[in-house]
Amino acid sequence: MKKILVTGALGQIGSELVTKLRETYGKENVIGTDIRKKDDHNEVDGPFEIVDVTDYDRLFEVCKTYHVDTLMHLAALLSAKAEAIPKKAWELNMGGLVNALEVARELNLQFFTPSSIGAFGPNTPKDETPQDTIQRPTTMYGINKVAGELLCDYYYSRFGVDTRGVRFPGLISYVTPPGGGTTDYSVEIYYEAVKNKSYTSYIAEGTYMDMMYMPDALNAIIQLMEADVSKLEHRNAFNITSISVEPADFEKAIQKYIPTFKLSYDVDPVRQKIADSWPNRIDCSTARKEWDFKAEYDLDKMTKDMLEKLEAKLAIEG
Ligand code: VAH
Repeated sequence: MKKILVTGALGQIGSELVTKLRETYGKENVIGTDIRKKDDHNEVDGPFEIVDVTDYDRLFEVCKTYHVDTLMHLAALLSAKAEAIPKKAWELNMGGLVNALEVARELNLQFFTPSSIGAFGPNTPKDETPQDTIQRPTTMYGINKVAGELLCDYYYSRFGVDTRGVRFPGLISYVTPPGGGTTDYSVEIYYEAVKNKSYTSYIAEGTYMDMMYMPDALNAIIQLMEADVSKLEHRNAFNITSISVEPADFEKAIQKYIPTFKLSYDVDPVRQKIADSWPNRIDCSTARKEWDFKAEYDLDKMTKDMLEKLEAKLAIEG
């Protein structure tokens, strides 16, 4: 990877991935793109272009103009949002992906796009979910992710495009809040703990889901893309996770630093139904074996860092 273009660069993953890639590969070698510019966009941060991924010609033109060799495609609607507007989600999530894969094929680019634990469904084994297992998701987002995995493998086997992907768990970060996800409660709880010392969870007590701190997610992307291709038996997409937690686990972890923190529940049936269809904990042994995947942050280390960073961030924002 020498020159990288990222779609969805203003999203929860994209905003931090662009920063991390610029630190690693040089500011001028990472082009951020999204459907709009940031209000406080500053050219000194590095190249940025407005790209709607459903516009193939525009995506092709920007990749060609910047002579990129790698395309990281993140632009997509997340699970809860996709459930609300399924046809739009199909158009963006699948139309955008096909365009990105076609550009990668035409320009011979290395390619990354994330899948998700959302690619599994209610009849997938819920504990230690295997790398290779049944995938019958019951959400539009999950259908998009399974179809995406199959498409990326097809572009590898049929056209030789170097496609690689991971199945992300819920991602937790303090830089850019997620939007429209089912696991967003795991981010909101930290913001509310700092601001109000209380949070009302829309996910029910006892609902286990895989989660990961954003620094581990960013390292995983770079590690996979730099991995020795001869060791990859799989490509799209690798199971990776850090912790399997339920809302009460966050409550206990936060109370270690904010003893008066209180968690209550007001379950959202739509997002609860999505969460119930996903695994409790997935098995990551394949990613460990094929490219030495390892997460550094457990629940306590993440909680300590999240609360410290949010205290500072919210103090500045006022
Ligand atoms: C979502 N954060 O909630 C995303 C993710 C595993 C969850 O795909 O839709």
